[in-house]
Amino acid sequence: MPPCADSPVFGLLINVFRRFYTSIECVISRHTAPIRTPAAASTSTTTTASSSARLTMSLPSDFLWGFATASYQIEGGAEQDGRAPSIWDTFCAIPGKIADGSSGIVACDSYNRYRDDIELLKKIGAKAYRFSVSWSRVIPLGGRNDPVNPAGLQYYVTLVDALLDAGITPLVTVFHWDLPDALDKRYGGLLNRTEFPLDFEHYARTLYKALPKVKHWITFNEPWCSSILGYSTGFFAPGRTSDRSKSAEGDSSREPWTVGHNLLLAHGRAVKVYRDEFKAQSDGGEIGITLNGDMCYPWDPADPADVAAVERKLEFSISWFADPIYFGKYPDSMRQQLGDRLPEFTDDERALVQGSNDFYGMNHYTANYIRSRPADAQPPDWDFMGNLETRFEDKAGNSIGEETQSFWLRPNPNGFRDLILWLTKRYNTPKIFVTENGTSVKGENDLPLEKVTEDDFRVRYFDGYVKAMAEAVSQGADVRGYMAWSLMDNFEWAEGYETRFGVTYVDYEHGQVRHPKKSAYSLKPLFESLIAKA
Ligand code: GBH
Repeated sequence: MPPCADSPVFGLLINVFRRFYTSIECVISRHTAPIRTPAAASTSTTTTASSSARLTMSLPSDFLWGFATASYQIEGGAEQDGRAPSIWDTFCAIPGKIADGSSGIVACDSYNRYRDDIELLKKIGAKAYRFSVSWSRVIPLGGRNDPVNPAGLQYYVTLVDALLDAGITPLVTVFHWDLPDALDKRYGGLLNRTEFPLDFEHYARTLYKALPKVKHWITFNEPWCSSILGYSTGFFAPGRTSDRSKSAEGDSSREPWTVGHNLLLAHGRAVKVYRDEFKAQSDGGEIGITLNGDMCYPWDPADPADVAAVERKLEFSISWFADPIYFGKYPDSMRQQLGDRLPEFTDDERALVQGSNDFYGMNHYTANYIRSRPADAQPPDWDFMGNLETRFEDKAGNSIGEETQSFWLRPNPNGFRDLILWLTKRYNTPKIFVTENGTSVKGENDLPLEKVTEDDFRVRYFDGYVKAMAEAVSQGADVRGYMAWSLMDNFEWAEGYETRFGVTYVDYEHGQVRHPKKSAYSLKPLFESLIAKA
C-alpha cells in the first residue's frame, strides 16, 4: 500500500485503482480474433498444444528480442563523473515518498558494472537491449545553453560500442522519467510549453550525434506516467497533486493534461530533428514513442455502458497520446469530459506531432475489468480515467488473473493479444516494438536465494505473454521486437527495492552481485520456437 493512504483524494483514487474492466464485443468483434472470455485466460497462462503448433515460426526471422532497463533504476553512480541530480533524486529524498525509504543513488551500480550486464545478456542469448540515458549525466543542468558533460556522454558511447561488439542491438530511450532537477527548478520542467520541448530537442540531438550507430530510438517512456503519476496523483516525481496532504503545489485538474501536451510537442520536435538531420545517414534508423496500456474488458459484457467505458478507458490511457500522433487530434471522449482543460493543438504543433512515429513502442503488463459510472454522475475534476472504475473481478466473479507483488498487476496473457489487435485496428497496423513486458512475483523479496532463482511463476508469465503476442502476429499484427522487463531486479520507483521485476536477482546486500533466475534462460528457447529461420 503506497504512503499517505489516509487522504481523501488518495482514498478515492485507490478505490478506483482497485477496480477494473473490457470489451470483448467492442474490441474483438472488429477483428478476426476468436471471441474468448478473459476469464478463460485468467486461470491459465499457457497456450494449448494445438495453438502452439500454429504459432511455431510465426514471428519474422529478423525479430529482435531481449531485455529492458532504465537509467535511474539501474545505474547508481549518482554523483560520479559530473552527473547532477534528476527530479527522482530530489523526490526520493522526501520522507514518505518511497516505500522502503530508498533511492537510485547506488541501485544496481550499472554505471560501473555495465560489462557484467553485457556478459549477462550474452549468456542468456539476448539479441537486443533497451536502456535509457540519464539526461543529467549528459547535460547536468539540462538546458540547451548548458554545458555537455563529456564523461557522462562517453559512458553511453562506450556502452553502445560494447553492446555492438557483443552482437547485441541497442534500443535507446532518450527519457525514462529522470528529468534534470535544474530544469524543474528553472522553469517548471514538463509544465513549460516552450522551454521544455526546445531543451529536449537539444538533448536528443546531442545523443543522435554522439551515438550514430544506434538505429532504434525511443523518445519518451510512458508519458502517461510522467503526466498522471507526476502531476495528478503525485505518486511519482515531481509529486505534484491537488492533494494538499501530499504536496503544497499542484492542480490535478489541469497540470497532467498540460504536461501530456508538452511531452507530445517535445516528442514531435525530437522526431523532426532525427528525420531532418540524422535519419538519412543512419542506415535504416527509426524513432518512436513508448506508451503504456493495460487491456480492458467490460465488468458486465451485457451492459452497453460498460462496453463503452472500456473504449473510453483505452482512449484516456493510450489514445491520449496515440491519436495526436496518428490522427492529429485528441480523442472526442477526452475533449468532451475535459473541455478546455485539455490543451488545443495549434496548426504548427499538430504538424509537428501528427505522423511522428516510425514505430509504436508498447509497454504492457496487465488487464482490468471496467465498470461504467452512472451517466449522470459527474466525474471529479481530477478524474483521469474517463468516469469509470477498474476492477480485478467481473460481474460473475471471475478474476482477471493471479496476484503478484504489484498491486496493479495480474497476469492475463490473452489481454496482450487483444490489445495488440486493438492497436492494429485503430492505428492501421503500425509497426510495433514491445518495449516492456514482465511481472513481479508475490513474496519474492522474502525468499532465500536458492528459491528466488526458481521463478516458475515468471517463466509461465513470459510463456503465456510471448505466445499471445505470436498469436496476434499470426492474426495480422506487425510486431518486430520484444523486450522483457527487466534484465535485473532494480529500483522499482515508489515501491523501492521490495518489488522485483528482474529475470536476474540482484543481491543489494552484497555488492550488487547478479544471479540469473530460471526465467532469464527461458526466453531463448521460447523465441527460437517462434521465430522463422532466415
Ligand atoms: C513500467 O511501467 C515502467 O516503464 C518501468 O520503469 C517499471 O519498472 C515497470 O513498469 C514495472 O513497474 O498507480 O494504479 O495508476 C508500467 C506501467 C503504469 C504500471 C502505471 C503501474 C500504476 C498503476 N505502469 N501503473 S496506478
